[in-house]
Amino acid sequence: MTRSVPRWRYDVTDLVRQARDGQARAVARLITLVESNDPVLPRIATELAPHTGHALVVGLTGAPGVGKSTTTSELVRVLRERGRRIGVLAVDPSSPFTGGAILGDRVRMQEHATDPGVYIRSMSSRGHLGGLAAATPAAVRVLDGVGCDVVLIETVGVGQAEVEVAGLADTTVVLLAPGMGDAIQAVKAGILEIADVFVVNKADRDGADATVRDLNGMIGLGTRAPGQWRPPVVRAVATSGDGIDGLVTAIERHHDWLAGHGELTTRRARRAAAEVEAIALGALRNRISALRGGTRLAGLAAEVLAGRLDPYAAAGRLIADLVDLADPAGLADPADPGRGPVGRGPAISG
Ligand SMILES: Nc1nc2c(ncn2[C@@H]2O[C@H](COP(=O)(O)OP(=O)(O)O)[C@@H](O)[C@H]2O)c(=O)[nH]1
Ligand SMILES: [Mg+2]
Repeated sequence: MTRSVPRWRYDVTDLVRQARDGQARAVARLITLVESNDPVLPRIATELAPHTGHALVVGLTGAPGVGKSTTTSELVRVLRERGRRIGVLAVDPSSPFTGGAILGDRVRMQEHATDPGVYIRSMSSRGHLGGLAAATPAAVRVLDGVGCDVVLIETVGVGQAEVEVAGLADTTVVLLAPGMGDAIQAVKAGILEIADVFVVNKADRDGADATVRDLNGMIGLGTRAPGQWRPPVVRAVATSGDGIDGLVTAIERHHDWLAGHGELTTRRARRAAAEVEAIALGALRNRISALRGGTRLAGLAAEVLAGRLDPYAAAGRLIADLVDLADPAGLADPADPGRGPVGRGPAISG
């Protein structure tokens, strides 16, 4: 199969340069391409690769209404005052929605909308190859690669998916508020394990002291080897900005600790592994669906149903079909068919 060099091959180079030059529209376009799982993604990733690894990635998670968006917006303000370029991603693992739905209605976020040093995006995972597990790191990669110093990821909703997304960050900030989703609930949700920094937000409300106390008690119960990081508890009133400087300090301390203990590399390697795995699994799933014009899986299922094949044997045949293909993962660079991005030899045609 021969293909002419697609026009986007040039366009992507241009787009990445514009984005790196700080053109917000080019950054937005790149993230849109990530969201829509565009076929040019591998090329974008190739172009960005030499420029990545600089950004500090901070995940913010917590129950709806706890103040994540308000806190994120205040973090942006403080970090902008320090001259940093910031990327913000609001991610919803559960419900598909169109861009802008989460942050667009946040008046406080809007005040950053015209600042050329801030990129703000809502993201859904709908239709993305590999789901959110691939889409989020890919978007982080874009923001990192175009020159953001800090990338803030706000995850929406409560559940395993958001815990996972937050866990992709260098530093995970877990927000709680008095009177809602107290410390005990956080433990139940498995959130205590992923938190590097706790924020007790809405400290202007009754019960903040009790929440801080409970939380510190809970943190103290955890077994921790000497020299291990102990998550600090920061009190904040995000609506007034109180405590946000302290939160920035806590995040910076955690970053220093990570870097000083080799943990930054460990976490980033884990993130990269999760990203690669998600891309590979997504690609495999797509190829399985596409086998024999989309009929292979249904055909095998019919065989299983009729008792002519057991599911293991059927799965074996699917895998055998896949490895027969020239490019099982479907990731080879279409502009350069001889060189798959995974560095295999020339593709076998047939
Ligand atoms: N009293 C008080 N309200 C707050 C505080 N932080 C946020 N809020 C309010 O809580 C509501 C939810 O905040 P939001 O940032 O959207 O929460 P999210 O769902 O976690 O992103 C909004 O009405 C905020 O104005 C705070 O520190 N104190
Ligand atoms: Mg929010």
